[in-house]
Amino acid sequence: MIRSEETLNLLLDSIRRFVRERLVPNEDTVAENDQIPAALLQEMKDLGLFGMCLPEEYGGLGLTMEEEVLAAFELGQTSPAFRSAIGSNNGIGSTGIVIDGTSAQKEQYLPRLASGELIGSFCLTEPEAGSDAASLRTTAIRDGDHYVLNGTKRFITNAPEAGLFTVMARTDPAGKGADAISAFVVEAGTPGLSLGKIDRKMGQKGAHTCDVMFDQCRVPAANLIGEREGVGFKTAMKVLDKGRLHIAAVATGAAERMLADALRYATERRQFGQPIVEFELVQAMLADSRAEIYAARCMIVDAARRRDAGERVTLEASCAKMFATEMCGRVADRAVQIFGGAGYMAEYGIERFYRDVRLFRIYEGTTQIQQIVIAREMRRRFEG
Ligand code: COS
Repeated sequence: MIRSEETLNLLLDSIRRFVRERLVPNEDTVAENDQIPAALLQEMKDLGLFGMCLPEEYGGLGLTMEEEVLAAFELGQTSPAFRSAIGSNNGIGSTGIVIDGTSAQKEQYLPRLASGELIGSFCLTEPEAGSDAASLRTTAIRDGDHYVLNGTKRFITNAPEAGLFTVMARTDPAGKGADAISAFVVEAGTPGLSLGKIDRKMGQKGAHTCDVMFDQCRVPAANLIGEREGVGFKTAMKVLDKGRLHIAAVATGAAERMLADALRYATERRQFGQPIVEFELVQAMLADSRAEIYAARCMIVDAARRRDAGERVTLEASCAKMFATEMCGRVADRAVQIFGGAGYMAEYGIERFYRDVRLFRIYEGTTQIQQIVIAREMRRRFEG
């Protein structure tokens, strides 16, 4: 749903300009230093990018899902590290509070997440619980008006910068299933919470992940999301339904960028006496990419509209995430191919995208997990 075409177009124009004028010129520096300059982060805060999807009553822009994916198509057109910096505040680091939190929790945390003063993160994955998220082992045992958390979370995006962690933990350690899991918000600096060293990754330099450890970490009972035990896994799954649509849109934006770069290169690069774009085998790679990007955009916008209309979009979000991220991988591969030898060289930038976008097919649920979710939802709908 688009609330006002005019307001949205102003926002999309300013994002487009910011991406082109401020972010694209800084891509190499961020990759080299593994750090987004503080001044750029401040500009992102000033533009309201940290709170785009948070409700207006808490200081956000209150974007609908359709508006959010249109913004993500634009933000995706530069290094994914930039999107990652604002991604958790707008998505997995705040959605749990937005959809299932109490009013007090929303008032306490959402305004500071919206302004970017507080960075949020989402702690689901563990060393022994990745795709099988319901098997997580971190415990949260009630002790008076606190819960005591113990366990380790792994590969947590933005954890090194985070001021707030949404943590899924088992409140009934004897219960093996998803219904023994609860979700908490834990503030950085809480005694017993510590961080591992920053992970060395294949790509997405400038976006940081690390382990988050809880050792007898006492968290006020008031920080149990929604003040309800046993529904934390469902909260996490609902958070991911939305997150997966967002990632699909970011991946599509990245594919747009790589295709634009490949088209420009194919037009400028001459071989056998003519620009290589004259060759039909190159044209085939460009055309396949264009058609697949178009398909992904249509799918994502449709799923976003359905979510805005109040439909459960678990199936559509997984279809979009699977299709768009796999498509992005194919476009990355073709873009490197069109660049030829230059595609393998760091100075042309396309090999950086090739490495950066590889993560899209893995995080927020691998392609194989999306297939499982899609097939299960098909059966659920068939069986009624
Ligand atoms: N929305 C609301 N509720 C949901 C839901 C959703 N999208 N998905 C599952 N649930 C509910 C189920 O209905 C079930 O509740 P009931 O017992 O009341 O029916 C409960 O949650 C448990 O679900 P399920 O039985 O499907 O859990 P499984 O352990 O079998 O597996 C998968 C669920 C595999 C889909 C899940 O573990 C998953 O998504 N794994 C990938 C995790 C991931 O994406 N990690 C990335 C790291 S986060 S960046």
